[in-house]
Amino acid sequence: MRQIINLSKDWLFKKTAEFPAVFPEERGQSSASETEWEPVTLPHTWNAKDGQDGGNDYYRGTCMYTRKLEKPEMEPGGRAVLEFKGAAMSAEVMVNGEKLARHEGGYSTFRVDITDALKDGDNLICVSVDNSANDRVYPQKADFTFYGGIYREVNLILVPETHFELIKDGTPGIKVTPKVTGNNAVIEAEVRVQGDGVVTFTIEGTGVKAETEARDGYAAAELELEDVCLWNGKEDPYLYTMKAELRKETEAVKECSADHAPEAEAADTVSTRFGCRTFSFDREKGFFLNGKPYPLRGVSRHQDRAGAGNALTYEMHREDMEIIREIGANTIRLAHYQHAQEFYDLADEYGMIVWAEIPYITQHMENGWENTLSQMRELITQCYNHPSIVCWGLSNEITASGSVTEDMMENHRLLNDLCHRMDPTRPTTMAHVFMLETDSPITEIPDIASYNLYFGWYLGELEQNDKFFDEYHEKFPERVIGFSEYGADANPQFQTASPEQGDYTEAYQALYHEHLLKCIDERPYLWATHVWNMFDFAADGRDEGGAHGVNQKGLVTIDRKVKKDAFYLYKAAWSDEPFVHICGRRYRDRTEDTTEIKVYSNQPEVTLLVDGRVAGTQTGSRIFRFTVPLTESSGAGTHDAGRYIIEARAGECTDTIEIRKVQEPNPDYLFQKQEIVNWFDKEEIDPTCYSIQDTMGEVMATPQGAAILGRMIRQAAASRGDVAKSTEGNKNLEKMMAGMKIQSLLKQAGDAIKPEQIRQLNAALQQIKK
Ligand code: ADA
Repeated sequence: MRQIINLSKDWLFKKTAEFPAVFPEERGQSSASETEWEPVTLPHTWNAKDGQDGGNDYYRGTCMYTRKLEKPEMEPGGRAVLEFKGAAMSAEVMVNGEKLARHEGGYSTFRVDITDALKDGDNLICVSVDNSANDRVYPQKADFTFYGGIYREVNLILVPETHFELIKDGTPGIKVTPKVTGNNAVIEAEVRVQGDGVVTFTIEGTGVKAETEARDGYAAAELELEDVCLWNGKEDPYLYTMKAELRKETEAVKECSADHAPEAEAADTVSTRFGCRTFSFDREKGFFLNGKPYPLRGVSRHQDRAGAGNALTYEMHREDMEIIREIGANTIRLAHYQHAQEFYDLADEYGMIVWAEIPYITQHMENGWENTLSQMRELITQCYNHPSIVCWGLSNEITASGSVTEDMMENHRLLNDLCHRMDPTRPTTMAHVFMLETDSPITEIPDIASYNLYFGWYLGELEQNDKFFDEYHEKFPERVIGFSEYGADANPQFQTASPEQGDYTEAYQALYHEHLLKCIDERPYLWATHVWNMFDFAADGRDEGGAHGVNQKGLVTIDRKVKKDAFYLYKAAWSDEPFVHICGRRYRDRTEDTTEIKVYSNQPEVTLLVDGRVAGTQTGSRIFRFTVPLTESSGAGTHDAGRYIIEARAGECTDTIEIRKVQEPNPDYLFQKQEIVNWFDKEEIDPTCYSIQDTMGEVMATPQGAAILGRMIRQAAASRGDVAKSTEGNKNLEKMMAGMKIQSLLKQAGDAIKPEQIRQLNAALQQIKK
C-alpha cells in the first residue's frame, strides 16, 4: 500500500548555489566554515523579512536545502517519490550527487522518482531553489514579492510497483467529471496507471461502484448517482468522495473464473472529493449555479502574511478562509498563481466559487511560452477535481508593460486551446488592465472577459468605473463581462474627517468602496466582482502610504489583525450574521465641532447613543450616518472632559467606540504627502483663463494648452520608462484622461511631479484666455 511520510523536519539551509558533496553538520556542532548552514523546518522562505520591508532589495538568488534520508523499507519493485507542494521559483533535486529533476514554477506540486538513486543507509538529498530574475519563468514583473524557498510541505511517497500515476504534472492520480442532468448525475472517473491491474471505483457512502481493467496505463468508468445531492455554493456545499483501488491481477486470480476469483490485494489507492453542480454565465444576468442566479460577489486573495511570507501553516489558511466567510463573500479570486491545495479544499468545503489562475502577469516574455503552458497544465491537472473552481485565468494585466504583439496573442491562443482540451467544462478568462482598449483582438481570445479598474484611486474619478461598464456593456452586448479587481489603499493609522482620493486614510477606502458597491449593485450583468484585495500583501517594491513593502488595498491588514472599516461595509452587504460596526474607531482625536459617526450594519435600524443617551435612530440599509456635536468641556459620563463614549445598537448587536474632542489635529493621523500635494487647492485662480482645475481635454483643445501639456507629458514619459512606453498612443487611456481635471491627474502623479512644476504649469495656463 501507498505510504506518505512527511519530511518537514531536519533540513539544513544555506544561501549558496553549490550542492554539498557530503551532509554538512549542523550549526554549533561543527567548524566555522560549516556554521553558515542553518537548521530549518519546512515550510520555509528566505524572504520572510526582507521580502516585506520595502526597498525592492529582497534576496533573489539560488539557495540550497539539504537533508539526510534513510533508505525506507520498500516492497520489491516499489518506487520512492519525493513530493514538493511548492518550491519557488525553480528547483533542482539531487540525490547522492545525482541530479534527478528540475522544475520551473513556484506554485504547483511536483514529484520526483528517486528510487534508483537511493542506496542503503543514509542518503543525501539536496534541493537547490532559485528565485532570481530571468526571462522564462513567470512571474518576473508584478506587484508582489516573489518569495523564494521550499514554502510548502515535502513528502516521501512510497508506492508498490503497480501504482496510480503520480509523476506527470503532479497529478493527484484521479480525475473526476460529474455531469448533472435533472435529479441524476453521471460521474466519469479516470485514472492513469503504472503497470497492469483492475481498478475499482467507489463513490463512498453511496454503494455506487464500477470495476474496469486498466489498458495501456489508463482506466475509466461512468458511475450513476440517482437523486444526486448538489454542491450548491455556500448554502449546501455537498461533497462526495470517489475512491479508486488498483488490484494487480495475480496468475492465481487470472486462472479462476470470475465467479470464484479470490479478491486480489489492493496495490494502490487514491481518492478525491468532488461536487455535482452545473453553472453558466449569462451576459445579462451574470452567473448561474445549478440553474439559479447566483451573483458572484467577493474578494481576491494573495497567500502571504506578515512575518511568515508565503510559508504558511494550515491554521493560517484556515484563518484566512474564516475571515472571508465572515465578510460573507461567495467567491474568491485566488490571485495571481496556484494556491495551496488546502485552500482549494477549504473553498470546496465552504461553497466558495473560485477563479484559479497562473502567474502570467504584467509583462509578456517571448521566452516564457513553455512556462505558461506547463504552469497551466499543472494547475488544471492538480485542481481539476475541485468543484469550487469555475474558470481558468489565462493572464493578468499582461498588456500593462507593452503593447499587444502577435507573440503575446499566440501564447494566449495556445493557453486557451490547452485549457479547452484539458477541461471542456470550464471557461477561460483574462483580467485586463484598465487601459487595454476594449476592442483589442486579445480580448476576443478567452471565453469570458474581466477588467481590473482603479478609477477613483490611481487615476480618474469614481464615476468612471460606472461609465466604463455601461459603455462596455452597450458596445459588446454579446460578451460576458466581470470586474476582476478594484480597490484603494488604506493605512489604518491615517485618519481624517475629510477623506480624499490618494490620502491612504481608512475613511477614503471606505468611501471608495461605498461607491463601488453601489456601482456593482446597479450592474447585475457583471458575472463576478472581486475586491482587490482581502488582505494587505507584500510588494517589496512599494514604499507608500506610510508603509514599506506593502500593498495596502486589503480590507484586512497583512497580519490579519485589523479589519478596516471597508471590511464591515461588505459584511453589511453580503453577510447574514447580524452585526453593527461604528466606523472611525481609530480616529479617536477629533478637532471638528460636529463629527460624523458612520455605522455599517446589516440590520434595518440603528440607534446611536452618546455617553449613554440616545442621539438618534435611523432606518435604512448598510450605511447609517449620524452627526454628533463635540465640545472640549463636555463629554458627560466619562472621567475626562472631551471624551465621548459612542455606542451603536441594532437589534441584539452593539458596538462601542471612544472619541475625544481636541484642539490640535493628531499628527500621527496624517500621511505627510497629502500636505505637499494639496498646496494648489489654496491657490487663487482666475476663472476666465485656463488652469489646472480644467480637464485635460478642455486644455488640449487649445493650441497653446496642447503645447504646454504636450511638453509636460513628454517629460513625464521620459522619467516613467516602460510604463510610458506601454501607454503611448493608447486611445482608451487618452479618452479617460481627457475627462479628468489636470489637478487630479497631478495629484495622482504623486512625488513624480514637484510642487514648483505644478505652480509653473498653472501660471502658464492662466495666461490663456478661455
Ligand atoms: C494590478 C495588479 C495587481 C495589484 C494592483 C494594485 O491591477 O493586477 O496585482 O497589485 O494592480 O494594487 O495596483
